[in-house]
Amino acid sequence: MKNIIVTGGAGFIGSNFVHYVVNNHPEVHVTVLDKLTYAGNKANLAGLPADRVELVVGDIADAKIVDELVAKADAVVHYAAESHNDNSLKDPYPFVETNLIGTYTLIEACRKYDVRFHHVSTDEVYGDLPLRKDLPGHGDGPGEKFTDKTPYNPSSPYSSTKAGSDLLVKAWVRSFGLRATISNCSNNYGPYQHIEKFIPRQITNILSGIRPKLYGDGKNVRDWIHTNDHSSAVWTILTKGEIGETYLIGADGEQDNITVLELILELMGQPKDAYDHVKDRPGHDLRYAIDSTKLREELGWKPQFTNFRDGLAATIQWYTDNREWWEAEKQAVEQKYAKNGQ
Ligand code: NAD
Ligand code: TDX
Repeated sequence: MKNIIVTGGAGFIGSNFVHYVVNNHPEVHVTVLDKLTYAGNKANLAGLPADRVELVVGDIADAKIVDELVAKADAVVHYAAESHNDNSLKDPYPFVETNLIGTYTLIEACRKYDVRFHHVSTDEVYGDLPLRKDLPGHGDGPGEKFTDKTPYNPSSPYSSTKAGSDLLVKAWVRSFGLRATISNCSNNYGPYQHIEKFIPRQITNILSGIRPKLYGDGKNVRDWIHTNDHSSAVWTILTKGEIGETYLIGADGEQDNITVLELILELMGQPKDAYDHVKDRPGHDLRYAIDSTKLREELGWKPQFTNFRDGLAATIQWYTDNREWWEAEKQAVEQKYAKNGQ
């Protein structure tokens, strides 16, 4: 595993993975293949050594560029995607193109050159779970979290294209012997996350003097994991995972949105109720929750950044210290949301 391609390596989770590899695996050279969409940012890779990390600006759906790069690689770790549910509800097309055609293009090249492929996916492919208060025993019984046996049931254009991309990978493993693994992770937080997403949107709202915006009643539950723990999990699966297997990645971090928002407000010295309720997301998934037993027991992975309060405080500090990273985009992002009543 000397030469790896990281697609989407200039985005939030991909760039955190590139930092993780550079810091922990000195023998590995990383080629980032990234189209630099609105969500990709060269600055996310600033300061990394040029002899360890190369950025190639290109589209994963461009078969020529993909072929040239994959021919020289030992593995592809595939993060590139259109990743925001709200955008997919406005304009699904780029999601079909990147998440489906892009993934298809990569696995065809990996098949041709027999290159190891790891597909980074989401827990959203499984749809949603009922809120815990609806369940007997408040979440202690079996079947109340997603496992790799949960049937696919995606809700949005985003999650349905991710589900489709997972199924392409599974079919390429079975029909063509592609050496691939899949991971489905829960909601990530940490540095370099685009300010369209929930946690950075609220932090940068407060830093800009704008009241935070909560969709609907805010009871929806997300299972938060620090992006560094996602990186170590992907590395573990890439190096120790069994070909053809799916591993769910999660750190037992369930929180409802109101609780997260109140914690952000508290950590930033604001009154607990200093936010607005805004229009709910159509088809808004109620609850995600991951059972990561397989990854922990079979591959020996465990998360390290499990104190959510400390992780959130560090993330707030990062956005506070790096205003130049997000400030120029803030107005346009908020205008887009405002047009939508959000
Ligand atoms: P992001 O939107 O921050 O970054 C996506 C990156 O992919 C950007 O750098 C963008 O420029 C690049 N990209 C988009 N289309 C491309 C194309 N056609 N060709 C090349 N590059 C392209 O996304 P993220 O939140 O970092 O998510 C990364 C991956 O992790 C995605 O596959 C997503 O489905 C998955 N995931 C995300 C979360 C989460 O909480 N954000 C959770 C689980 C899984
Ligand atoms: O302003 C907001 N107010 C709000 O209440 C925004 C942007 C979101 N929300 C809610 C919607 C969700 O319940 O917060 C929750 C989190 O929203 P997002 O950050 O948009 O994430 P989500 O839709 O849960 O999807 C994320 O996790 C799974 C990533 O964006 C996906 O790429 C990943 O697959």
